[in-house]
Amino acid sequence: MQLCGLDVAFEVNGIYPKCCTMSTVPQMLQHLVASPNSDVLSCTAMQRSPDAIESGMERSLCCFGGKSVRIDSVKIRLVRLPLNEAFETSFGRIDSRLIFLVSVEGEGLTGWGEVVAAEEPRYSYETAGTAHHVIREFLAPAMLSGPISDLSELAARFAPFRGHNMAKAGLELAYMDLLARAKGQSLSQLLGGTRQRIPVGVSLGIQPTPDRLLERVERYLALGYQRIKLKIKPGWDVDIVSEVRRRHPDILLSVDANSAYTIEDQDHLKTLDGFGLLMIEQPLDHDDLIDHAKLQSVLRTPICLDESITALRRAQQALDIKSCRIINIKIGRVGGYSQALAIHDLCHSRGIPVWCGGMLESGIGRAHNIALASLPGFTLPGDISASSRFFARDLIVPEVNVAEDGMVEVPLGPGLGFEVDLDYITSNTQTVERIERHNV
Ligand code: OSB
Ligand code: MG
Repeated sequence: MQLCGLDVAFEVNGIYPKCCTMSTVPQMLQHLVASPNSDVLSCTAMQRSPDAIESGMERSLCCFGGKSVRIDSVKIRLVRLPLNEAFETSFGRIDSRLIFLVSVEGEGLTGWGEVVAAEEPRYSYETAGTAHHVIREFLAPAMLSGPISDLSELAARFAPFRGHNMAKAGLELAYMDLLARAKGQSLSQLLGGTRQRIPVGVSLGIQPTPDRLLERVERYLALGYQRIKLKIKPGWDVDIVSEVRRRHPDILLSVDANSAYTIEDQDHLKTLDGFGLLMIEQPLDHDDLIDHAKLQSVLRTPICLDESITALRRAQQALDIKSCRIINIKIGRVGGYSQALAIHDLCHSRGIPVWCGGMLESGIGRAHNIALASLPGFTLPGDISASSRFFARDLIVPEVNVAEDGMVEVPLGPGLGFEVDLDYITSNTQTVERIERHNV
C-alpha cells in the first residue's frame, strides 16, 4: 500500500546525484493511527487566559487568513563555520561548529530553523547525525503529511516519536518563521513578545590560564555584556571565581558546570555561596532533579537548571520539588517553541525567572533566541552574544550586535527579521538534502 510517496533527493555540493523512494510507510501508518499527545495539546501556551492577555502573552500561533499552512518540502543542510576561538566546557573543546540548517517551503515562502545538536553526544545524546536520521525518516514525513493548522498540531504530529528534541525543534523553528512571514509579523510579535530590546550576557569557556580568563572577562564587560557566565569544572572553579569576583565586585556573575559534580561535592559547592553569584547552572547530573533539590536546600545561591529541563513536565516537577530557582530555556533542548512557550508561561505564573540559553548557534538559531527572549518572563540576561563573538562572518544580514549597554534589538521585520545570506550559506555547505511532499 502506498500511503504517500516521499522522494528524498540527496545533494552534495549543489548536485542531486540520486533519487529514491523511502520506505516510510510503516512510520506513516503508525503516525496516522497514533492519537495526538494530550500533554502538548493541553499546554498552557496554546490557551488564552485572562492573565496571559494582561501580561502581553496573547498569541495566535495558528493559521494565517483562516488557512492552514501546507509545507511542500523540507531541506536540511550541514554548514561548517570556524569559531573565532575554541570553546571549552567541562565536557570538551571545539574549534569549529557544524551548523545544521533546516528550511521549509510552502505557500510560496521559506522558513528557516536550526538544529542545535553538536557533532558528539556530550551535552545531550543527540548529534547532528541522529537529528539527520530522525528528521529524514520520521519528522519531515510527519510534517509533510498534511496541512498544519497551528503549532500545537505540528507538535502533536512529532510527539509520538520519543525524544530527539533538537531535531523536532529545528522543524518547529522553520515552521514558525514561515508562519510569521505568512502573517506579515515578526516572530517576536507572533510569540507574544513584549520587549523591543533584550539584556544579554556572555558564556566564557574554560581557558588555558586564569590570566586569559581575566582578560576575556574585561573584554566582554568593556563590550557592554550585562552578565558574565564562567564555565567551571573540578579544578577550575573556586579559585577562578574568587579571582574574577575580587576584581569585579559588583558585576552579575554566574557559573555553569554542565553536570561536572555529584551530590558528594556539596560541601565544595557550598563554598561558591561566598561569591554572590547570580546562579549556579546545572551542577549535577544531566537528567537529575532529586539531588539538585537536596543541593538547593543547602545552598544560598539559586540553582539554575539547563540539561535537566527537557519538557514542560520536567519543569513542573523541578519547581514542585524545588530542584532550582531559575530555569534556562533552550528551544532545542525542550523540543521546540511549543514546549519553550509553555515552560515560559509556567515559570512566569509561578514567579520563577527564566533566561534564554545558547548553543553556539549561527545567526538563524540566534534570531529565534532573540524572538523568544522578548517574552515578558525572560527577566535575566540571555546567552545571546553578538555574531562576532563566535564567527568571523554570520549566515544572516545584518549580524546580531550587542549595544554598549548590553542590549540586543529585537527586529521588527517579518519572520526572523534578518536576511538569510544564501550565498554565504551555499559557499560553506557540505551537504544538502531535500525531502518533498507528494500528492498529499
Ligand atoms: O551549557 O549553556 C550551556 C554551549 C554549548 C552547549 C551548552 C552550553 C553552551 C554555552 C554557550 O554556554 C552559550 C552561547 O551560545 O553563547
Ligand atoms: Mg548550561
